[in-house]
Amino acid sequence: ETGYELWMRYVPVQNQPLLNSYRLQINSIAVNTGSPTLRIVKNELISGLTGLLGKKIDTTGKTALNGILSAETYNPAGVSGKAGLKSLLEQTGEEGFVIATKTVNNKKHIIITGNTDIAVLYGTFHFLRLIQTQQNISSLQIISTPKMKLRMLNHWDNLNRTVERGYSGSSIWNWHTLPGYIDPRYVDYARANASIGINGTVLTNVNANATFLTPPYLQKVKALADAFRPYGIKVYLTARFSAPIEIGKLKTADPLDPQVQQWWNDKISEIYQVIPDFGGFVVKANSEGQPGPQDYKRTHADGANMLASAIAPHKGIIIWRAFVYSNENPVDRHKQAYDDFVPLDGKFNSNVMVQVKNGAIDFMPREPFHPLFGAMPKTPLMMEFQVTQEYLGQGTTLAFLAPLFKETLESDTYSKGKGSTVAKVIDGSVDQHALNGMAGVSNIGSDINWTGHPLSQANWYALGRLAWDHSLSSEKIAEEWLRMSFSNNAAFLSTMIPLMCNSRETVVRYMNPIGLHHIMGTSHHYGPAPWVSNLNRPEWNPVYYHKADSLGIGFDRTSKGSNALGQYAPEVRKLWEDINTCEEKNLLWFHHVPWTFKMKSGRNVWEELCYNYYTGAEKVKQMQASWKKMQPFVDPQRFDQITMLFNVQYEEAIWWRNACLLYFQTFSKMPIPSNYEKPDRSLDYYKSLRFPFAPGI
Ligand code: BDP
Repeated sequence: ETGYELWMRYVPVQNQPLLNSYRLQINSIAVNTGSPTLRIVKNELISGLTGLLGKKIDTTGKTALNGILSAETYNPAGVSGKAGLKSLLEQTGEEGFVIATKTVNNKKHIIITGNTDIAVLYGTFHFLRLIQTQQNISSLQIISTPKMKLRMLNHWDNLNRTVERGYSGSSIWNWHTLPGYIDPRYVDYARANASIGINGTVLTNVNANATFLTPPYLQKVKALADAFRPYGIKVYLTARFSAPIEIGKLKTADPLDPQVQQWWNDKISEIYQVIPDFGGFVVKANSEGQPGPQDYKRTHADGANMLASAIAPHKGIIIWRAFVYSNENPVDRHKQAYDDFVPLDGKFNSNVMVQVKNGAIDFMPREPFHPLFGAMPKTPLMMEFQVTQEYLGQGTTLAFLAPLFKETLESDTYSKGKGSTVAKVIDGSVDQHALNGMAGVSNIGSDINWTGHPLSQANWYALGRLAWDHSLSSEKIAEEWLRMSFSNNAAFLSTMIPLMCNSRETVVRYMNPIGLHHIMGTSHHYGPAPWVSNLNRPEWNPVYYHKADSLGIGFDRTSKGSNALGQYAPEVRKLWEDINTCEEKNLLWFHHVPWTFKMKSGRNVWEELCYNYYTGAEKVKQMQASWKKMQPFVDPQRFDQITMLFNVQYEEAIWWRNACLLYFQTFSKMPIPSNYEKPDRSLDYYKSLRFPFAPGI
């Protein structure tokens, strides 16, 4: 298998008694095909059930027997009405669904219903998932409503089809052949997203190109929007702030200039004429050299509101990114987004969301939650996770990210007292925001299996599932995905669920243990380079982040240092400020710690680093060994690919371990404990490595 089918392989149910019982319970399906979305529902049920049940599916909905599967948008005169499901549907909004077993006209029905066609599609995928994962369907009473309104992928895809931080081929958007040619892959993409509840896609890179806003490109975007619409997916674009100058021939992009405002009004009207349900813009402004309102001494709110006013009549939204760091040399880059944005709380128009990365630095293997969460109660904040593994081993590493996402979502901001978790801030429940959502920077590309590393498909899956329901556990998500993507075999699952769920922690151990961060290679971020100190801006250099010296290691962000901790609620600040209560996993993130400091394990900091780097590499070896035993459960093609990638990952773990320890040892001056094998290469060797082949930006 190539992996192209993702988690929708629909292979026959292997468990014979279960298969027999499913066959008895589904004798016929009844779907009214009055809309493109309902036609998709019907086709999905036919192809899914034909594959899973290994029988031809009767689609008349008429059977002398029990066992009718009906999928319909709520209809008082239909089975959903007759079964009395109206009251349940009062709780499910526009996208939630109900799946219920009911007797109607003396026959047993399974009814999939919702208030809209798209809700029925979501329910259909959920129902198929029940069979794919071998659940009991004999007496169903499921109500499921998404916890977030916007569930989005952000593609960092460029006009020339390169993907910034992409490790799975080129962009799947073929701008050259659009709009005339609709690659079937666009439809498969939409279907995969709908299967996990994703309802928005930002097609273009945050480092934006104004060309996308020109008429020929809007036609191409329209073609994609048309392909995605029946799957409930809205299209968004990134807006380059200086577009009025670049494609509008104006002299300025000042958001308070009436001509600029008029230009955006006109441009936005033009977009809505072409794409009536266009979602809106994502904007990266005054960050890493991108143009923005501060170029004209205006604030982020001035910039966002100018676009928000222009798009409001069309019901669009502006998602303004908080990933900013200014051109002046900062004391601590960690503090900049908060300093720029908190004073603007309450100043954004009601159709603006501020999109915040999970942490304040940049998608590190482990990062404490961003201090903006909970600090802007008047502004809806959208979560930005990174699904592509820019800093977690890129295309060769297994790092199942649900535990990373969950760690942030479950962190308590204390903004409205205990229990004000990040999840509840972003789902709008803490501050009552109707506009709420979660985005992930996509890991999808033109590779046959979509994500490069076959196991990275699980991260796309996890993003969607958590945006729908952030209370799902990592184990549950891993289990669902493994059952559907590989096998329902118990021995397979009992090895693979923990293997997946521990994989990110393993990466943390051999890359960035106990709070180290941003010590990756310059620009491409591939591999270790903690020694780099010669880049133009201090905060581009790894030495800025680890601050190793003869006394110790780590970034002092307490009140004695940069005081980034001052940006958190008192409860959080207190916990992390005290070196004795700060969790050890975040120790070097917040403290500069003497090499001799005793950890809970009894080891000193140097020994703890050695322990983590060696254990991390060792754990990759264990994953390799466990994976070998999975051969009976996996098709040869995917088995071999993953085996080879684990081999690469092991070599990279050794490289990380040796390079980092040899380098930090030049400060600690302590030996690597004698029970560990010594690095077989010198620090100079690791420093000399160059990676012209590493995918860049
Ligand atoms: C960093 C990436 C860079 C992105 C930037 C962003 O290295 O390529 O443009 O984030 O999110 O993680 O804007």
